[in-house]
Amino acid sequence: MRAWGLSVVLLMVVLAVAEGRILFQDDFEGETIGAEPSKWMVVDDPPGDPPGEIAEDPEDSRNKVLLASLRGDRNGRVYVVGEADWADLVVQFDWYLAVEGVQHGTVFRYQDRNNHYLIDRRSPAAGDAMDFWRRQNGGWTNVGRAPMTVPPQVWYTTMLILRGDTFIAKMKERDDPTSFKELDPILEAQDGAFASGVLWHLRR
Ligand SMILES: [Ca+2]
Repeated sequence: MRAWGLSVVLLMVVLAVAEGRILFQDDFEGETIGAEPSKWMVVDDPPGDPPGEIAEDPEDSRNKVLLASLRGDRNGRVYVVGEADWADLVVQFDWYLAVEGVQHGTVFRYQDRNNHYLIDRRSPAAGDAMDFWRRQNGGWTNVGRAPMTVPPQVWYTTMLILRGDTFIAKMKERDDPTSFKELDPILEAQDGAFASGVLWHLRR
């Protein structure tokens, strides 16, 4: 077993809000362990940066997951899915923190490193919360925060509902059978800086 100081993504599904049509889906099962994810594009590739890779699920060796770049933070290699005109979406993904102290985030309406939105889970040392951020011209603005304790070594499922300038996050343990329709949002935010853009997962 490799050292898991990180978060991983098991499954991501993206739906267009207006039509309920699936735009993208990946469970990584068709991929090769150690390879980069074939359905994802690299939009930023700093020299010498290690790639992300397909890895075994730390809880189930029969399952494959995406392990982000070892520099999966904002200074590392950026894997994205989607198109520049992706705007109103429902994004659902499973994620897992192998150890305490790491953070996990999803970037949406990505323009470039210095212009995008980020929803992330902050470690206890960084506030033990879920945050919505706007990064614009290289500066950060917090546009929403909710306290949130996420023990490591548990699979979670997050749903993001992005509609116009309104962003909603719902979350539950992956194995909780409650439907998302029955769950109240854990975080809502409004911001109108970026109307569309691709999606990106990161951890650090
Ligand atoms: Ca999988």
